[in-house]
Amino acid sequence: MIKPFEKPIYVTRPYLPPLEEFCQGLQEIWDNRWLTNNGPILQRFNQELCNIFETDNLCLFNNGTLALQIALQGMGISGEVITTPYTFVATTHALFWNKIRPVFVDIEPEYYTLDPEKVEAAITPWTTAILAVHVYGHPCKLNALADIARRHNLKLIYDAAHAFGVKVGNNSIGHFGDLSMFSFHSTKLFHSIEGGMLIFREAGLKGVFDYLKNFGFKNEVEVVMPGTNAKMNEMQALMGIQVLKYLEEIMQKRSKITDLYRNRLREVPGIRLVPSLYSDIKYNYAYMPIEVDEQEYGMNRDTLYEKLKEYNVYARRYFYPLICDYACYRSVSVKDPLTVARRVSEQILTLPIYDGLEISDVEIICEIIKSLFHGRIELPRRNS
Ligand code: T4K
Repeated sequence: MIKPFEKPIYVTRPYLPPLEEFCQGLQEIWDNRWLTNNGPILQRFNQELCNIFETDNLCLFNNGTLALQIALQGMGISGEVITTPYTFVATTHALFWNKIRPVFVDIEPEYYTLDPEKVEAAITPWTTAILAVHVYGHPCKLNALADIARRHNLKLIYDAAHAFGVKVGNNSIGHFGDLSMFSFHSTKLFHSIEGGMLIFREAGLKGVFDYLKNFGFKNEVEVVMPGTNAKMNEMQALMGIQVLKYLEEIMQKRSKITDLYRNRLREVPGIRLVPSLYSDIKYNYAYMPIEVDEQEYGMNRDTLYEKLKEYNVYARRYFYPLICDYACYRSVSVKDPLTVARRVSEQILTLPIYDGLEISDVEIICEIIKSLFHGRIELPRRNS
């Protein structure tokens, strides 16, 4: 009988750099006595990211949600925006805070990103933009969306919260569309405790975003727009700089975990894995989603989710419910039946994946999932 894990296995854990390295960085902050408002460490972090992404059209924020809100406001997006209901709620909140009406359309069944055909069918005279999400770090249908945006003169905005480190050919995923937002939240494979970043095509937006994140101040006596406070601070920037050094290592470890899950779960009837990504995509292994088919597996997703908890494994149902089913968005009329999004949202389970998750633990999680197939094993009793 498989025993429950002694300590909880969460869906993710933040990567932490060696403590001595972080303490050295803290010493610098103490010496500078500069904590926020465009401090020297923030500027260094900003420059490192500009070098990596080979652009100056980049702006840092205290979190991804405010970054996206500011992006929409700074770009003057209004009216209706076509978007996905299969995402974290912040994607839609950013529209709502800008008084923009979300138009939810369906996703495609392989990688769960916006279905371009559905996008095109939903365009009205009020549509101003498409807000697509590289969900789990899977690139959207980039060419098809770009083509639709160009033909209909729409802005193309990507919520790339999950996609730091993803490349398509030699290009970072941040270079597609008019703008991309990345989240540096602690639960992301790359993080700065909390944080967000915008990368954008139009150089003129940089000044606007800089104003909007700092109360609209141009100088000590001039406020040129009603901005907010969305500045990244020195502690966040320090964490970002230090985690960045380990990014490749982190992705390699996650890649091994992903391979193991895929190898072990491939044969389990009723467990669907995402198809391998196209060979020109460098993936970041941000999430480990599986779909659970109740008929074939003999247990539905929610039961598996609960059973895993009995083993001290805390998988998550990212993304359930759909955004349009949350109480605060139920009044938004949805014309698309969202057939795929509804099915996926009912069947999806994201399994634990993080740097520091032992390979032997992944093997046990797979064993548990295999054994639960059609109730093949006796369930464990938790030590009280
Ligand atoms: N767009 C998309 C597509 C997003 O996914 C997100 C955020 C955003 C926009 C907004 O970006 P930010 O404003 O957040 O930068 C988490 C994150 O809070 C959220 O950032 C993320 N998406 C979302 C997918 O996941 P929760 O409510 O599920 O997090 P929580 O606190 O339950 O953490 C999950 C697990 O991680 C815990 O069970 C344990 C572990 N954990 C968590 C934290 C914070 C740790 O071990 N240590 C920690 O410090 O939302």
